[in-house]
Formats: sequence, C-alpha cells, structure tokens
Amino acid sequence: MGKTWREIKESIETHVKEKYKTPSLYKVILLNDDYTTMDFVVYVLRHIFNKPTDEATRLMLNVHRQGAAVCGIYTKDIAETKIATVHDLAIQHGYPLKCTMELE
Ligand code: TYC
Repeated sequence: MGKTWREIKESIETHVKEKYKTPSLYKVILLNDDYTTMDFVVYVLRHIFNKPTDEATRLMLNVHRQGAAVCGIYTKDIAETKIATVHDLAIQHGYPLKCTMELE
C-alpha cells in the first residue's frame, strides 16, 4: 500500500528538520602533563588553534596551573581533526600532550 499524503508530508518535514539542524558544538580541552615543554604547547596553540602569541602563552600557563583549559569550540569533525593533529604532532616530537572534547 502507498503512503498517505500525511505520511509524505511528515517524512518531508523530518528530512528538512534534519538537513537544516544547527550542528552541535564541542569544546576542545587541552590537558596538562609534566613532560611537554611550554614552548611546544604555545606552538600548538598558535599553529593548530590559531591563537595569537600572547593568548597562546596565557592559555598554556592556565593549563599548566589549573590542569586543563578550553582552547577552542568547533563542530564535531573539526574538533576531532584538531585533536588528532595535536596528538600526531606531540608523538612526532616525543611528548605526551593530550586533549579531549566535550559537548558544549
Ligand atoms: N606542565 C608543563 C611543564 O611544566 C607545561 C605544559 C603546559 C604541558 C600545558 C602541557 O597542556 C600543557 N613543562
């Protein structure tokens, strides 16, 4: 049996709602450790999170003192890519630097 007009209308409405839903945002949180150098963390904040040098330094010191800090808010894909980029770069340089993401 075919769909009723009402069912067709509902399925179009559901489709449109999904398509134009605003994407969820995620906080990327940088974590402190005892081994990564301060210079490397500032480099990461400048080059991966696009922070100016003064803000990168301030954020790095925040993480160093408080244990963690939000370093950016992004859609899921971008947040995941930033985190993977940080982890790859840290591994290449022999540092244990880590970050995580959390729904805003
Ligand atoms: N705690 C590190 C040190 O004393 C510096 C550091 C800052 C490491 C921020 C990680 O996310 C970090 N060398």
